Parts: sequence; C-alpha cells; structure tokens
Amino acid sequence: MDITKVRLTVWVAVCAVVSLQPVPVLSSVNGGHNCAACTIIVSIAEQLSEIHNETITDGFARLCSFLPDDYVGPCKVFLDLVTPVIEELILRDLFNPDVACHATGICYTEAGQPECALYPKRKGSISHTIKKVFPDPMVWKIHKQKVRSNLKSDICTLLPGLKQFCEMIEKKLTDHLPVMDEDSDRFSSIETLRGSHFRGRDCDDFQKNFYPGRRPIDGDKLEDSNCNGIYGTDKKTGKTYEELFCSDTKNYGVVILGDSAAAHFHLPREWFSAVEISWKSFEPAPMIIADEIDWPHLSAVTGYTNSSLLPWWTDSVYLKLNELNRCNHRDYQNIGVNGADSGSMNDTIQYSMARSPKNDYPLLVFYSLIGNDVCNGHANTTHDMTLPADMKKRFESTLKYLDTQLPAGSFVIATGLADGRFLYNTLKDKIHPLGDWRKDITYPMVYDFLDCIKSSPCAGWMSHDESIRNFTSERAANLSLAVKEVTETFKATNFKVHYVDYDIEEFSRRWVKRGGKPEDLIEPVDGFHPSQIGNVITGEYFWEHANKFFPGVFSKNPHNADIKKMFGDQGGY
Ligand SMILES: *[C@@H]1O[C@H](CO)[C@@H](O)[C@H](O)[C@H]1NC(C)=O
Ligand SMILES: *[C@@H]1O[C@H](CO)[C@@H](O)[C@H](O)[C@H]1NC(C)=O
Ligand SMILES: *[C@@H]1O[C@H](CO)[C@@H](O)[C@H](O)[C@H]1NC(C)=O
Ligand SMILES: *[C@@H]1O[C@H](CO)[C@@H](O)[C@H](O)[C@H]1NC(C)=O
Ligand SMILES: *[C@@H]1O[C@H](CO)[C@@H](O)[C@H](O)[C@H]1NC(C)=O
Ligand SMILES: *[C@@H]1O[C@H](CO)[C@@H](O)[C@H](O)[C@H]1NC(C)=O
Ligand SMILES: [Ca+2]
Ligand SMILES: [Ca+2]
Ligand SMILES: [Ca+2]
Repeated sequence: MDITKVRLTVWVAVCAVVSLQPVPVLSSVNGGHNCAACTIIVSIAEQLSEIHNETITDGFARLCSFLPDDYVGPCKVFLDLVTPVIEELILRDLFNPDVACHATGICYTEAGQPECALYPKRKGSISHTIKKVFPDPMVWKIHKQKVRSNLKSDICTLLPGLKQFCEMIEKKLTDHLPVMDEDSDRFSSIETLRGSHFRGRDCDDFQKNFYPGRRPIDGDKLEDSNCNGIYGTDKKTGKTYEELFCSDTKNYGVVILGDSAAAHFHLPREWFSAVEISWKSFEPAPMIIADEIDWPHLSAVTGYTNSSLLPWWTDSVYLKLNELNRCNHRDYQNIGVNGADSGSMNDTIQYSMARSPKNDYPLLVFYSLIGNDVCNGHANTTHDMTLPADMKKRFESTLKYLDTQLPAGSFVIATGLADGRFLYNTLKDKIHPLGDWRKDITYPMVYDFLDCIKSSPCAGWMSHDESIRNFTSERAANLSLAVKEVTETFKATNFKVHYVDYDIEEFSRRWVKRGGKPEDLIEPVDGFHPSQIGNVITGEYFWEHANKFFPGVFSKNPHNADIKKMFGDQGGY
C-alpha cells in the first residue's frame, strides 16, 4: 500500500490543491478529492469574508496569505479559476460552496451517480441552478476544461525546482524507509521523511553498524554504537558504562506494525475552522506533509515528546519502557502506514522494520490494524471487506516473518479491530470544525458528502445507515476473532504472542471517569482516527496489558539515576 492509495480524504482535500504531495489516485467519483478540496476551501474563504466583513475575493486572498510561501502559488492559481464564477453567483444570490464548486467544473455528476453536496440544497438541484446562471454551454465548457486540466497537472510541476524533490519523496515513501539515510541502516539523522519521528535517531549516519537498539559493540568503550547516549569507561572499576548501568536489567525496544491510527494521523483543526485559522496555523505544514500527516512522535506506542501543536500531552509504551530503563533510550520504530490493512502489511510494509535477530536487543511488538480491512473499498462496501480466512493467513504470514527477524526473547501483542460504531454514535449531533462559524455543518453531513464522492475513509462506519454500520462491526468482530485464534495456535521460536481487544468503549469509560468527554477521543477533522488523548489512553491500555501478559519481564533499572547524572538527556531525540 503506497501513498497513492491513502484513503484519508480530508487530508487529500487540502493537499491535492495546495501541497506538493503527489496527487493520490482514488476510486472516487464526481470530482473526488478535488471536489472535497474545493468545497472546503470555498467554505473557509466565504466564512472568512463574513467574519472580517470583506468581499469573498478578499476572503480568498486572506486564506492564501495564511499558507507557507511554497503553497501560495497553487492557492492563487485556484483563486483565479474560481473567483469569476463565485462573483457571478453572488451577484445573483445563488452562491453556496457546493454550487460554486460545481459551476467551476471541479465537482460534477457522473452518469449514474447522485449529485453530491455538503450543504443542504437550497433551490432544487445544483445543476439546475447552474444552468440558470450560465446558459451558454460552449463558453462554459471551455472554462470547465481549463479547470480540470489545471487540476490534473501535478502540483509539483507548478512550483519551480520542486519536481526532483517530489520525485524523491514519492519514490522513497512507497517503501516506508527513511529518505535521508546515508549508511542505509534504516535509521535517519533528520526528523521527518520517516526519520526520527518514526524511528530512533541514528547517532552516526555514516556507520552502518551504529543505530538504535543494537547490543553495544565492545561495550561502547569509546563510542556510542547503539545511540542510547551511554558510552565510555569508568576509571575506578575499569568497566564500561554499558556494563555498569545496562547489564543488570534486560533491554527492550518497541515496534508497532500498523495503520494510520498506529502512526497517529492528525490534521490540525485550525486548518478547517474559519474561526481558528490564521497564518500561524500553517507554519508547521511542511513538517506535517513530510511526515505523511502522521504524528508518530506523539503516538500511543512510540511517542516520546510533548507538542504545543496538539491539545493534551504525550504518553506511550516507549516512554514507559524508557522510564523503567533508561538504557532503552531511542529504541522505537513506528511502522505505521496510512491505509494499511492485513494484506499490505504482509505484502510489503512489514519488511521496512529494522532488526537483527543476532545483534540487537529483543522487542515488544504491537500488531494493530484497527479498521482498513473493513474500510477499504467503496464500489461495493460489504463485498470488498477482508474475509476471516484471509485475515488469518496474512497475519500468520506476518508472524512467520517476525519469527525470522525478532531476537529471541521478544514479545508480540496483536490487537483486534475497533468497533467503529463508536464514531457515529458519539459524533452524530456534533458540529464539524468546518461549521464552527455558523454551527451549520455536522459530522453526518461531512460523512455523507465524502461517501457520495466515494472518498470516505470508511464508508462502512461513516454511514447514516445503521444496518451498514452494524454489518461493518460484525465483520470487524469476526476478523478480530481470526487474529485472536492465530495468536492462540501460532508456534513461534523467538517470541511469545498474545491477543488484546482494541476496546474503544473501554477507552471512553476510562477517559470519562477522568472527567473527559467521549468525543475527545476522536480526531476532530476526520471524525475517524484516535485523537491525541485517544493515543494516550490507548498507550496506557497497551502497557497495562503488556505487563499483564508478560509479568515481571519489563523491570526497573536500579542505575537510572546514575545514567541521568552521568549522561543527562542521553543526546535527546
Ligand atoms: C462592513 O463593511 C461595510 C462597508 O465596507 C460597512 O458599511 C459595514 O458597516 C460593515 N459592517 C460591519 C458589521 O462592520
Ligand atoms: C509531557 O507533559 C506531561 C503533562 O504536562 C508531563 O507529565 C510529561 O512529563 C511530559 N512528557 C515529556 C516527554 O516531556
Ligand atoms: C504474504 O506476503 C507474501 C509476500 O511478502 C506473499 O508471497 C504471500 O502470498 C502473502 N500471503 C498471503 C496470505 O497473502
Ligand atoms: C456487492 O457484492 C455482493 C457479493 O458479490 C453482491 O451480492 C451485491 O449485489 C453487490 N452490491 C452492489 C451494489 O454491487
Ligand atoms: C444494530 O445493532 C444494534 C446493537 O446490536 C441493535 O440494537 C440495532 O437494532 C441494530 N440495528 C440494525 C438496523 O440492524
Ligand atoms: C461473522 O461470523 C459469523 C459466524 O461465522 C457468521 O454467521 C456471520 O455471517 C459473519 N458476519 C459477517 C458480517 O461477516
Ligand atoms: Ca542511517
Ligand atoms: Ca548508522
Ligand atoms: Ca551505548
């Protein structure tokens, strides 16, 4: 599964028009992600113009001016395309974002498809409204063609000098390995592009046998070969510090093999709310894009830092392991990929994990694919879901591979799928960030619109039809059972394996008990992924189960205080 198959459309929405990501190919209809992007951008611009008492053209200019320099160009191109149409519609009091995006030809209605709209239709069908305003089809056809061909061209080619950069990213992103990795040991010395946000930072990017998680070379007498910040020799005893401080307690690294939830997909809500949007909200955009819109450094399993960019703090299995034993510093890998399911995990993604069974410390591995096996597929939602027998075979195949890669004495915890009915049940009356200004857009409206253009990240759960949601959950439960059965029968040489439910209802009970609200657990923009606090609660739950299943394994290092005194922050991250 590569970046071109990412189904998380609200992201695509923004990126397709204003970013340098390759434009993803989706099985969408009626304009798909370009239509979603147009509708979102026109909505925000129009709301901005009302908030600031200015014309919609000025609202657009304001929106474009918020974007980082690289994005202003494409934004202006888009602006030039749509403003004449919007001005005409406003003049006739027929403007709304749906009508505007249909009138420009960015949204359209394919044969046999329904006419898609985010807002309630005011005066009959959109196409009828448009015919009234633009009765001359020839002139109009030319304009529409211009719009479509402009949107079809790769955004990368619109921006001078970016073409090679885009090609490099596109090529590397498909194997889920760090783009910047001089010594090809699968660890990077930069943060983004699958660097240290995803895997512990390479402390020497010119030595292939220096990387996080390895057993120290010659006790790290002179240099830090495992990047945990501990090296050198104690003059008094003549012993290396690795031996003094790290040999009484077992060292463990942590890995998650998973999907966008594992990688912590997150779109800033400030980008979608006309009330909150500002120049400042787009400052981190280049980083966010270069991280594939994922925030693994704040995630449930591999998070290691707090960020002022998200509400709430970070806690994770990695932080717990590191708190117990500071020798585990930097030994984490997030092998989470947007859109991953059991098939792509087994076919490709699993191979991007880095571990030497001989040279490295054992691992605690999480296998967590919580939805794409029932979410992928739009043409025939129910027909395209993974079958339990396939889930079993693929998961078994992944475990077999892990048995060849994991150092002896490792542990694996596999989770089931989520029960995504929690999403609709929790958000059905709530206002989406796009509706912040007028309190007019609810989550079901967004879900239905995305479903209509066949760009929903999960048509089965983000549906107004309860029987479809029920069917999706029933299949998800069957797939969870398949995973559980494999964990009960699989014979591994190098690890022990256990199953745990991915129990959102339980996460919700825990958070509500601490004074929170169930909706806090869901990403506000996509209405689909676990939020920052959702990740914290998930991490706590995972850690609790790791200790329950494997009691006494993860133990406290008595030398933590000495390590801190001697090596400070151990080189940080
Ligand atoms: C909005 O601007 C117009 C003219 O630019 C002015 O007449 C009107 O009073 C303004 N409204 C508000 C609410 O500021
Ligand atoms: C993050 O913030 C929380 C709450 O303020 C704090 O307890 C924790 O130590 C911080 N974690 C890190 C890694 O800085
Ligand atoms: C698992 O992936 C391998 C390639 O990595 C492939 O040969 C095999 O058929 C896959 N197994 C299943 C059950 O899909
Ligand atoms: C979806 O696939 C199932 C199973 O093949 C079939 O029975 C059903 O008619 C299909 N539905 C649509 C809308 O194509
Ligand atoms: C969906 O499942 C719930 C809970 O099991 C049940 O109460 C409800 O009646 C079901 N609805 C439909 C339409 O099947
Ligand atoms: C789930 O499994 C049960 C038992 O095998 C089966 O009867 C049911 O049809 C399955 N449901 C779905 C949605 O796959
Ligand atoms: Ca490297
Ligand atoms: Ca290295
Ligand atoms: Ca070391």
